[in-house]
Amino acid sequence: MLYRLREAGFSTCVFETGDNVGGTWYWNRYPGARCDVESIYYNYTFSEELLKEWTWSAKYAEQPEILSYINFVADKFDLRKDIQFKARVDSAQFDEEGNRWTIQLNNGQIVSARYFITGVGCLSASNVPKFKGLESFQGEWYHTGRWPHEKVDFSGKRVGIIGTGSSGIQSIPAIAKEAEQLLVFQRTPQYSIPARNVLNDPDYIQQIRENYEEIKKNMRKSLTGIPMEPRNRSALDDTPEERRQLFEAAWEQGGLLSLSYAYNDLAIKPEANETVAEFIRSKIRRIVKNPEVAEKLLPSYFYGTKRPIIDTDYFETYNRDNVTLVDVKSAPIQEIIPAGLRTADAEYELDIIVFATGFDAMTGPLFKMDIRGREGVSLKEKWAEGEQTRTYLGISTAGFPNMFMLTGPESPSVLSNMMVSIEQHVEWVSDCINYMRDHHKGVIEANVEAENAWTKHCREVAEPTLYVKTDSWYMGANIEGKARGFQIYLGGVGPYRQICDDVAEKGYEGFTLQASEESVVN
Ligand code: NA7
Repeated sequence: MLYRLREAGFSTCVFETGDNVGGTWYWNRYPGARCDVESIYYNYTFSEELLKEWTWSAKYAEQPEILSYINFVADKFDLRKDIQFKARVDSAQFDEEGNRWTIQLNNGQIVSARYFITGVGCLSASNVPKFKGLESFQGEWYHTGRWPHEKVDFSGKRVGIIGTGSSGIQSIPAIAKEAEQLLVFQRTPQYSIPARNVLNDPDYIQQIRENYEEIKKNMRKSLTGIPMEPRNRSALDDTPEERRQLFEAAWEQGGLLSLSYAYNDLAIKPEANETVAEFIRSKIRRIVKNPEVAEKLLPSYFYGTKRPIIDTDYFETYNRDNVTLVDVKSAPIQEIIPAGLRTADAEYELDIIVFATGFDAMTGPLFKMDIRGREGVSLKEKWAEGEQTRTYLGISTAGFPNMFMLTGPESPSVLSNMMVSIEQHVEWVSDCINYMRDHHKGVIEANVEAENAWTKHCREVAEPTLYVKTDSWYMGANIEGKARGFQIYLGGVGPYRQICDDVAEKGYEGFTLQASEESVVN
């Protein structure tokens, strides 16, 4: 965003809480942290030079490599000179008289800006459940999404990890190799399939480079930002043996979408979903040697309705002597005690507790700032009125003029390859701001009718799917007291891009654009 706006001649400043670039990859430094989108697709595509100059070492890049990449990009385009680090935005208020945003930082600085753009991510507000007694714990504790920069030494320690989402499943095998004992406190068993990570072959990279234009086009028009489409066949049209063979091949191939895309109705029909769910359960039973442990690891929700997970040796880790699975569904964690934690039926001594307990997704990062639009109404107040967020295209919201959200709620972002979604929003928003300048407009605001229609459309697309039948962070269900509702556009990245482009082509249909006294706005 900074690069595009700077290139267009706008004076732009980025405020960043951390002391360096990287966002997700700056904060999530836990052992085993890795991206589950193939590195060749998890790329910026705005610069051909960049594509030529950077080579990913493996199919799935590890956190340190992705962080190096982001630093490389920041250096290459000299981005740091317009980024203020250790500068958190506390509040942003729209001033209706001057049509400007007043942005207040935690360091006391106050900034006035024509446009206010949030790039706070969807999964950046870490969630540490409010367990009684945490402050009394005498050991060390960490949240995976706020991992310290210094290496955490697990050797000789009894470590407890709470949570078995992507972060837990990535870190459990890595921590198990170091710790003396690892206790996994599992509330909901998860489906996970092998990543089958490999080093990238130089010939393969060369081939990708030569065909990148085509790959980029396919990424942009795909459903998820990954150039793959679901097989066009119902799981129920195949015989059990045909399905088994197909699932077996997908399991061997590994990766994020191989099983989800094996048939086109796995996310829609419960009976179709059960075929893949049962296939994964059969794998878990086969991998985990102790049948009682295997039984506890069997998931029962609809496959794919929580974020699909890929792993390296996750289920195999339960065959290690130093790993114990504790079911905290039947006996929930009641409190943290000085020596460890207590569940409803036992006490566990621990030296280190790792919270792999996820995030207050999507709205969490926005609500951490006190954002106020017209008449001083806060975003939190506005979205508390209905059952869920209300946006136009997931980019803007009525009553908050000249504010744009990159990868906001009701966009497809968090269910997609983030890089593709981020670039699409960045292109759309910068094109819009350029349009405003070229047409001597100073204020743009989503209309309530357009917003209501978009929110309704988002719900209508999600309603027939199985996603809405599972308690997940997609539904806001992981945070106590949070409004329940599916807050992501499920229509897919490609169709969504088309909708956004059509809106722009029609002179920003659904928005009201007003001339500004300052007609040339920088
Ligand atoms: P997730 O996917 O939200 O996983 C959080 C895990 O923590 C999940 O297993 C939760 O169980 C568990 N949890 C949360 N609160 C508790 C309490 N109070 N007691 C026990 N267990 C608890 O977060 P991740 O960081 O793994 O992944 C987030 C996304 O980052 C991921 O989807 C990728 O897109 C990247 P639950 O399932 O709620 O029963």
